[in-house]
Amino acid sequence: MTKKAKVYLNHDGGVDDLVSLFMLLQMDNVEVTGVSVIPADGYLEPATDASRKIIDRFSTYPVEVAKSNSRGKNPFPSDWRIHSYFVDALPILNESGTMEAPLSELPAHKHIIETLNNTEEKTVLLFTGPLTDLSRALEEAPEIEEKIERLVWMGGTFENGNVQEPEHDGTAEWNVYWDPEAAYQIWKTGIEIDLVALESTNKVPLTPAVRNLWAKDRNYEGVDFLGNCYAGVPPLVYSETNSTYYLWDVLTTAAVGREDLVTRKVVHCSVIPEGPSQGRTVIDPNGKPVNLVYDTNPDAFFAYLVELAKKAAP
Ligand code: AGV
Ligand code: CA
Repeated sequence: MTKKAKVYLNHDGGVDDLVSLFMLLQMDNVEVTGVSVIPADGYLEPATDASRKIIDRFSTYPVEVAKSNSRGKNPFPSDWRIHSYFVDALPILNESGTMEAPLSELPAHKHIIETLNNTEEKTVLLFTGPLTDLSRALEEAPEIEEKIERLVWMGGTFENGNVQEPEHDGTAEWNVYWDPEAAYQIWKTGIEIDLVALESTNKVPLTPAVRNLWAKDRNYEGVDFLGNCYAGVPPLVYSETNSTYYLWDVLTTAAVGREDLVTRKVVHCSVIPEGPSQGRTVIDPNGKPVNLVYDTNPDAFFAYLVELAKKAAP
C-alpha cells in the first residue's frame, strides 16, 4: 500500500467547504492532520461546530479543529455566509447531541504552524477559502515553508471574475478578493501552488441533474448528506446568477485525492493587491509559476464524489 498524503485543510464555512471536509475524510490515500476554519464565506461558530460534527459522524480517526481570528478586507455577502448555519443544523449532524472532535486553543495560523511542525513528513495544504491564515503563519514562522509539500488552493481566474461589488471591476475571484494582500504575500514565497481557478470549477455547476443523481442513492447515508447540504443553495437552471452554486471547493478537494481528474498547466502570474482590480490574478511573464488547474472531466468527478459518499456511511 502506498503511503497516505498528510493533508491540512483550512476552509471558510461554505456548503462546499464543509462537503470538502466530509470527502477528504473518506479518502484512503489521505490522512487529515488538522482542520481550521476562517470566517470568510461563513460564520465562525456554526462553521466550526459543523466541522466538528462532520468529523464525529464521518471520520474513522480523530482530527483537531481550530478557529481563525483573521478578518478580511472585503467581507462576503451575509446571504452566502448564512449557509453555514444550515449545514450545522442538519439532523444527521445533530442526532448524537454531542460534539467530541477536539477544539484547539490555538488560533488557526498558530495551529497551522504547530501541526506542520508536529508532522514528520511534508504536508499538503488544502485551502478552500482566503489565504490569510497561511500568510500570518508564514510571517510568524517562515521556516515552516520547508514543511509544505504544496498548496492546493481554490482561488483566482484568468477569465471572468465572480465578484460583483461596488468599487470593484469584477475581474477577481472571491477567495483572492476577501484578502488580496494575503495572496500577494504568498506569491512572494517559493511554495508550489496548484491553483484551482474558476476555469475548471465553472465546469462543475450544481444542477438539477446532479441533485437527481444524489437523490437516487439517498439510501446511502453519505449520499443523503450530500443531497441535504446542497439543498440549501441555488443550482444552475436556465442561466447563471450571482448566487449560482458551483462545486468549487469540492473539485479542488477531489484533485487532491485523484490527481487524474483535472488538467494542469504552468502559468506565470501575479496578484493585484489593491485598487479596483484588487484580488485579480493576471498572467505576468515575471510572475510566480503556478500549476493552473484549468480543466476537468465532470462525469468522472461526480462519479468519484458519489463513490466517496457511499463509502462514508452505507
Ligand atoms: O469563489 C468561490 C469560493 C469557493 O471557495 N466561494 C464559494 C466556494 O466556497 C465564494 C463564492 C463565490 N460565489 C458564491 C460564493 C456564491 N454564489 N455563493 C456562495 N459563495
Ligand atoms: Ca470556500
